[in-house]
Amino acid sequence: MKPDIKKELSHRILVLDGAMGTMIQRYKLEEEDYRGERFKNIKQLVKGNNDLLNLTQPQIIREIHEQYLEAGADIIETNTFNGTRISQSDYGLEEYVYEMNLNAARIAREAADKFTAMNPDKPRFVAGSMGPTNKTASMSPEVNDPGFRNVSFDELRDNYYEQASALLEGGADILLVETIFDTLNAKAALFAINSLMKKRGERIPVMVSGTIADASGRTLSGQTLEAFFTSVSHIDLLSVGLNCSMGAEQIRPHLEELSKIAPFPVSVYPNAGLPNQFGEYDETPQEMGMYIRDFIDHQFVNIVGGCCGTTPDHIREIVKLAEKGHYRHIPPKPHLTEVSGLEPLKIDRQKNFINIGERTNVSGSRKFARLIREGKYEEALSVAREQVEGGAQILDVNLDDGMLDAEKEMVKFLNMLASDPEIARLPVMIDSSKWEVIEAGLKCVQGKCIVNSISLKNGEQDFIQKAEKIRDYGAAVVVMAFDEEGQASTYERRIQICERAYKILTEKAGFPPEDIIFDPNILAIGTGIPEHNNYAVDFIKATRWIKENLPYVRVSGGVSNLSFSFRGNNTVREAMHSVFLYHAIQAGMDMGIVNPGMLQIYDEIPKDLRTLVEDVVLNRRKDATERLLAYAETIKDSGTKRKEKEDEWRKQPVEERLKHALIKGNTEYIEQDVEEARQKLPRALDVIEQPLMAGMDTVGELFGAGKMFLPQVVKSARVMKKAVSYLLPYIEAEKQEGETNAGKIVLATVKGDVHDIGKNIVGVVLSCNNYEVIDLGVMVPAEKILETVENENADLVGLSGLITPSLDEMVHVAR
Ligand code: THG
Repeated sequence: MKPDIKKELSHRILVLDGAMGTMIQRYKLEEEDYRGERFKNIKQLVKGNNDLLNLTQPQIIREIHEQYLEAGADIIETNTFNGTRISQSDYGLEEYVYEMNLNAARIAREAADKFTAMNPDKPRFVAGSMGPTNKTASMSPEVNDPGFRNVSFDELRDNYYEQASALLEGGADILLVETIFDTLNAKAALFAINSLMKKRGERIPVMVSGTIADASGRTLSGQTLEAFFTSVSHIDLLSVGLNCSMGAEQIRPHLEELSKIAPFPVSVYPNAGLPNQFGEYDETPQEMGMYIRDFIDHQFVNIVGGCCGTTPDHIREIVKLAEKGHYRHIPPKPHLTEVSGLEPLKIDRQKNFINIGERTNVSGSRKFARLIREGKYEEALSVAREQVEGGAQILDVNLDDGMLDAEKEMVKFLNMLASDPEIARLPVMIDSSKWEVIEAGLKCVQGKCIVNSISLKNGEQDFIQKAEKIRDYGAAVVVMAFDEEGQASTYERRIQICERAYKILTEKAGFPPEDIIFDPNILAIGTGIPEHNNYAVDFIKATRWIKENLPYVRVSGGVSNLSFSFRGNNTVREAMHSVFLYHAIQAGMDMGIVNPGMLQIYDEIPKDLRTLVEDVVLNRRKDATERLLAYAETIKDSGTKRKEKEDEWRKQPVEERLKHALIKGNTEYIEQDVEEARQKLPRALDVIEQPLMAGMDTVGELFGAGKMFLPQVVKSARVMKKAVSYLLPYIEAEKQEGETNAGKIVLATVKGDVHDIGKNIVGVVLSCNNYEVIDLGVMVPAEKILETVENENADLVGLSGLITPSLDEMVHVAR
């Protein structure tokens, strides 16, 4: 019987072998050795093409494997890091790729079997190594053309499929997608492996190992570790981990983070330290062993080994540690909806309602449509940027238009989006009614996307097929409440369709419930047609039912649909959206497609308008629509009137104006108002401590009561920041000369968090009281904080943060 690696992993730490390259170097092979007899006469130089040695020097590869097995490695990696057509094209050896992989797997298989036979209690495994290739699917190699790519998802997928097939045919037990620097490449590999599993009718254990490129803690293509993990966790992985990078010491914080979140076994195989000036690695087995011991003692790992620069002696040392150490306990898979762009986004209504920007939609924005039609992609990108700045946390992208080649435009625009890190932070919602467009989009994005949408309108078969594909691409999905009979517009039909879709997805398509987002249809109300009057009420009721009866799913909707009949009257539309969201969120709505810059604050809607709108949304009186229409008439076409009303607040006292600006996130007059307040008050600091803080208190209260959304709070913070930085020079100048230094404080917003208003205020107040403040900014890792405290010999440390996990991070730093 074949030994079961999962079983082995359930009770001990497994050791992966060390570097192949380092060992090959020891043989000092020359061009003719690489060529061997068989490739004596080829044109290209092949020295350094290690994968070719599987064909020309198999005995050397076998010897290296045996040295690692002899040292005690449980898993050996095939010598196939560059075994793809893409990589071998550098040597013109594409046609030998299959054979290289096949041979490599056979060599490793024989070596492993030999050692298993010697000691069946310690079974040895072969992992087929699948490197990242030397091309990247998420970034443009051309500076002037950010939308350009020199490798496609399909090409990568086909390359990996060939490699994986050969590795399995040659006897690999495991496939190891490693040294991932671009998650889109890795997703193509996983897609290929998945197709291969389906074709072979078997499950193949898959290991995934990423690499952190620099001190930013991100992959080369810009994803944070958690975003990377989120993007590959759709596969039931044998393990997820990190390799290569800058040695064990530098990997530690990332490994710790990964081991906290991953519901899979965790692997790590670092380099033997950093390369010296000659590009050699000189961390000794004992030195490296110290770090590995620390990983094991903290139960961070299940699989451990070595990457560049490691040798059988390193592995021997690691084996000793692994035998004594305790393996990491694997946390259960949480049913949490999480998507990603360059950064992760948890969709958890307990924390926050999620705004999905609606404007990057050719049928939702005339401006965006025009820019795309005219091929002005850079400008079209600015529409996305405005959505982000306005507080969008996901971007809905829709290019469906009769006049456009939607598939081509989707690819182009998504590639453009990926080039702007401020925008690419966000996860993408790929919105199209054409399946080809959705699929083309899924092939462009390294993060975990949301597909918008599928439904039962073409029957179960089609629905299941699409759901399975979406799963293979690793995306979440919006399911519209449609079926063979059409759109659900009553409460009963809405819940009946959603329940049916839930059953099919979770029971027949193997779709994880947390990746299902139901959209129970937000339809236009206030249309004058009595049948429409209860649409919003029914949506809200259906939302409540779905959240109570369909475990782990999320609910979303296109909010601006609601007010279509009041087009042209943004005051009324905004009020309708706010009132609707106020009630829908209470019923459990998690997210919505909105124009984030245009969300009114519930409490700020004029009382009379709010009542009229509430009557319509909640269908409270027969004449509700007429009454709202009549009111709308009075403010219709009143661009000027509205402006007047908007400017009303300018007439209030300065304290009120500052408060208003903070709540509204309006920076237009902030400096002028702050200056006025400064002249009124004795000290510049008083402006912060009195009117500005009072304004922030109100923001806090509104936020706490669910009457402001986080993006609105973020806008408030920007206003606060601007006000504070205006005041800073004055505060500095008011400082008393010759006052003694009260102490030195290091301030930082902890890693994982970007909130810094509190910190900035504390910083200002302390520096006004003669403290020397060293402000490290936001997202600061524990290491950096400790290092600064030590180097600066600080007296105090102040940690800042807003979101819940920051507490844990603070505990971590404190510890
Ligand atoms: N559910 C899901 N997806 C959706 C919708 C939904 N996607 C599209 C749509 N509905 C949500 N998006 C929008 C985007 C814009 C508008 C409405 C819905 C909108 N636009 C202005 C208008 O038409 O008046 C255009 C203004 C302008 O051109 O500037 O209202 O329900 N899953």
